[in-house]
Amino acid sequence: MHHGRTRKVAVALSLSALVACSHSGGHGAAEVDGPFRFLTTDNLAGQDDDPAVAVDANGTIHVVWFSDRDGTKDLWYVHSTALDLKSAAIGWSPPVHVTDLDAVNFPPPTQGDNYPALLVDADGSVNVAWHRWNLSNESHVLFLRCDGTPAGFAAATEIPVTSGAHFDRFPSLVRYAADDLRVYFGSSTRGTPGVNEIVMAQSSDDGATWSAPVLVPTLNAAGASEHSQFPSVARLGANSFVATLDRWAVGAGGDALDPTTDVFFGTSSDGETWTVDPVTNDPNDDVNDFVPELFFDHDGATHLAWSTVGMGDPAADIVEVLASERAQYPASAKLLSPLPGITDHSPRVVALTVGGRRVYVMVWVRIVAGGANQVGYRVFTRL
Ligand SMILES: [Ca+2]
Ligand SMILES: [Ca+2]
Ligand SMILES: [Ca+2]
Repeated sequence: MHHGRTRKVAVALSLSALVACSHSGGHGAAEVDGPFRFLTTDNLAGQDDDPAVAVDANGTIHVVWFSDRDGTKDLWYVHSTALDLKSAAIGWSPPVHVTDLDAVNFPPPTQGDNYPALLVDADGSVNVAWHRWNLSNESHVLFLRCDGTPAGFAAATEIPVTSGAHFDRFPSLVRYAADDLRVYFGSSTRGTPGVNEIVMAQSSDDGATWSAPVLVPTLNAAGASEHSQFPSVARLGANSFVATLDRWAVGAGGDALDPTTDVFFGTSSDGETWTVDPVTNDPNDDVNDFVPELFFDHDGATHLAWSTVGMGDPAADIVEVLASERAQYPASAKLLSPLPGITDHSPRVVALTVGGRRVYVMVWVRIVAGGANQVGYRVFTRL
């Protein structure tokens, strides 16, 4: 026993030394493979969920998410103050309210603010879009813009993007041009009633006013034969746009958690007309593929990340795949931070350079003891 254990340790050590040598890049620095760390620790028995992440021109990481830490589901904001590669730890600013609802009109856990999208402009302006579920069982998309300071958030005006008897959810915020800001989202009331379909609202005055939302037919399943939801859209250049979304069966009872969910990827040359193909396609259509998101590596290549029960853990792990290798999924997929028996979901990955090192930061949600969704992050150098 003792002998065997010693040999095992020796093999493990030499393997990790090999990994460190073969992938350390030109600077001789060790790979960073940091642990899961909580974004905040003052609501660990509550719900912190739906993180949105952006990196600004200075390399500062911005995070907006919802938390019920003060008794209602509000949006909160932090930004990074330091990133230490040795400990793979990030220092964060104190959390500040982005929104602050009252418990009478927005009783948790159903009513409240959800699923922020975050866009930081070149001048540092922070743009947030999200959806708010009210007591009339309507859900509306809202928008705000500020300078990212606590005083800026406190003074920011919440601008309705949608209103009325609608159920609009899961926005994605994209700047197409200086005078062209768009919000894509899914709605179950704007196309075929009861079917989630993707719509777009547009602002030509930097978010002050928004056009009436219109369906984006080429992002939706023909004939509303499936739900289409969780759109995420990015502009790569004047003639290059990418998108990801989730689809699931009409008539299924599970809403976005339905086991028929699958991830799709879309491309477009004008950001209006899309070509969409499936990334996941499990033969029995019973593998949850949940909340896909785009991210971009240091060379600008498009990747997809989402949560799946199809890679060995029925509690779900996060996978990522290069968009260009999506046809080879699942062979082309990699697991990010797998942990058997623990549910991880809603990954957001950003690529940044710290002290000359190319690093990734993934911010995501881990369901911890008691069923609490908690936002955490990890710093690493290899996908
Ligand atoms: Ca499916
Ligand atoms: Ca699936
Ligand atoms: Ca897991």
